[in-house]
Amino acid sequence: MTPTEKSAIAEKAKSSTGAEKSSGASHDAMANAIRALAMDAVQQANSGHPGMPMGTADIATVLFTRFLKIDPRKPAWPDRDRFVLSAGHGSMLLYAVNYLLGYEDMTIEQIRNFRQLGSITAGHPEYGHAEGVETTTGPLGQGISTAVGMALAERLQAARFGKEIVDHHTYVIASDGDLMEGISHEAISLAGHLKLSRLIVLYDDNEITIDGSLSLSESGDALKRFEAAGWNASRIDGHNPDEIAAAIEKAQKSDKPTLIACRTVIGYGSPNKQGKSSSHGSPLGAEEISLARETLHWKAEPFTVPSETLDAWRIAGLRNVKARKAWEEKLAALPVETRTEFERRIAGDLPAGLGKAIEAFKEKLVADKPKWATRKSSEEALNVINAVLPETIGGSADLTGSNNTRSREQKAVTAEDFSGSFIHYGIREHGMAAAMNGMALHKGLIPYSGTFLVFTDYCRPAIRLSALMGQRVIYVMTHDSIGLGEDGPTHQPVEHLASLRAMPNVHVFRPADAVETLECWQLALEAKNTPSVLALSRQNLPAVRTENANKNLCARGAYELVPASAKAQVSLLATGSEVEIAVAAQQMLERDGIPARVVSMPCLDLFDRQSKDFQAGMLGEGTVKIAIEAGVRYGWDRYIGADGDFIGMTGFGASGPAPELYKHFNITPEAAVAAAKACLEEKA
Ligand SMILES: Cc1ncc(C[n+]2csc(CCOP(=O)(O)OP(=O)(O)O)c2C)c(N)n1
Repeated sequence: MTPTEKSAIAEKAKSSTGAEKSSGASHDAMANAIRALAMDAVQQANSGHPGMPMGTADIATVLFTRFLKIDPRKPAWPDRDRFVLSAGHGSMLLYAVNYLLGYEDMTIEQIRNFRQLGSITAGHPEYGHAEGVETTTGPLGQGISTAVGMALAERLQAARFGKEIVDHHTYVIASDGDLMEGISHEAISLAGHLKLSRLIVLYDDNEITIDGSLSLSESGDALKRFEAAGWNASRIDGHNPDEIAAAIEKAQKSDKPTLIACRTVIGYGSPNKQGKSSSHGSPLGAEEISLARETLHWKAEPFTVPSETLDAWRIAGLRNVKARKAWEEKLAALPVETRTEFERRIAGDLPAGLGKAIEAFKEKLVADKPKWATRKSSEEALNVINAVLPETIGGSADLTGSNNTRSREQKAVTAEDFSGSFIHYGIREHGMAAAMNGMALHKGLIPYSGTFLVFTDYCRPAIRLSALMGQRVIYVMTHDSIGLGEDGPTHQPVEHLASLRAMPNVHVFRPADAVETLECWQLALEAKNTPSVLALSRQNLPAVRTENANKNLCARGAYELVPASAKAQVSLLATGSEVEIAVAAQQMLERDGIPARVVSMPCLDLFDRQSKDFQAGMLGEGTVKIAIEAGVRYGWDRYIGADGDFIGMTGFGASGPAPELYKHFNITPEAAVAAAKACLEEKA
């Protein structure tokens, strides 16, 4: 599209205020209801973003009243279309629409209480607060990338249960900011590659960001970018309902994902602020709101929608009741096993056979005592888990052979065949993590995938959303320390365990051997509302769990692996690959007549949740505590106390063979013994 054509659309958009028909059940009246609620709620809260909902009201009206397959009275209907408001700052758009459609929880009181503590109308849409909010958005780029995971989940589920039961679209409204964020590149190229044709992105192409005109910071062509990634892309007038509807209809028939760039005017209807960044993120002001009311011919009082307009919306909200009931009948008509299996997976419950399979494998591991790297132990655990858990969807960001995330029977997912359960995400860690959020939110699947632990930094904003939303996403993060060796400090995590542990509602597991790895996998799968990070070694490790305890010893985060021969003077606290060092140090101390014990601490997050008594007893009251972990000390002092010490990293690693690095950085049994003796002396 030439600049002249572009500006013609913009001019048309500006001149056709659509205000003439602002009464009753016309499109304009219905769209203006969104605009008025957005203006009023932001004004009342004295904070928020009116420009985006006012600019996209026409798009949302067409989408929600004519296309979106949802039933507000059954918000969790599994075959509903998913809608993601990627531009989460425009949250009032979604709240207004959900009120107008008749979601029971979205009352006018909630709209009045926009952005207030305890209301479901949070500043940015938060998953789990209001019905019809499919994901938390606000960090730009996350929504569109999460939606890719939802669209992928739809294809995966359809391949498993058939299109009679799984047949829906994923719609997104995204803004300039969403498309500028780097993660969008990863997400759109993955969606294009997998030909996720049921993904339809409506781009709020208003050429305005906070700083002003988009041209201050962008000269690219979004349409060409999407086309190059294998999408359809077109530009329409985002204030023309016919053009919007025609574009969506076309997109629904496409065999590729679709971008519809909707040229809009931010703050549409506000005579002095429309088209300007001043309408983006602050209340319009009482005077401007009354001028906007005049421009839009909107006569109703604040927070009031004329009954004819509200009725038209409510009727639109009832559009899919029949379709939903028909779907329920189809589900009921399925063979009972298929139906209960579908329902089990949607509910996220684990099958009864899983526990038994894990127990049986644990017995074998205890007997065999394999000296595997924990990444290899994880692969072996997955061979057992995936055989009894058909809902797992594995993957790797191009490190399949290193992360060991592909189990024996797993077939790769392709654009032509979604029956597989392993995804080659490519080198797209951030997009991968967001897509996993989308799959978990969609329900029916348990996503897990791998990269190197050091690259959790590349996934971090999406991991944070997994945690905030309480989603069971499992991050298999291998090469978890200087133990990876020669690749050097760029690849050797040192601060990552501490920083991930600092994030609320994430379980960071660092198992020491094959048995612990299996137990940590079990805990990750059982944590329905918490994401997990499995930090796994590249290097081989000896078996430390050589007896079957007949219970999951990792479940409380820490357990005594080796007791002292007499009243312990020293407690050696260690995780993962350093448990081996702790065990060697314990033997040396005992030989020197110093009774010592080893506590393996595979999950500090779980340990912190235990009773004070359990924690104190486990850490060893009255003993000198020496913690050993090939990472930074940060976070360990709360266990070590005043008279203990830490053996670990104090800076970045180095390139070299792993055994030499451990010596070089003084992470050795000898160092632990020396530290313990020094502490004992000081204490005496
Ligand atoms: C990752 C991220 N960075 C920055 C922000 C802060 N922010 C909110 S909206 C926005 C950009 C606004 O421009 P656009 O996306 O075009 O939205 P519009 O102004 O059209 O509503 C920014 C920088 C954010 N929400 N997320």
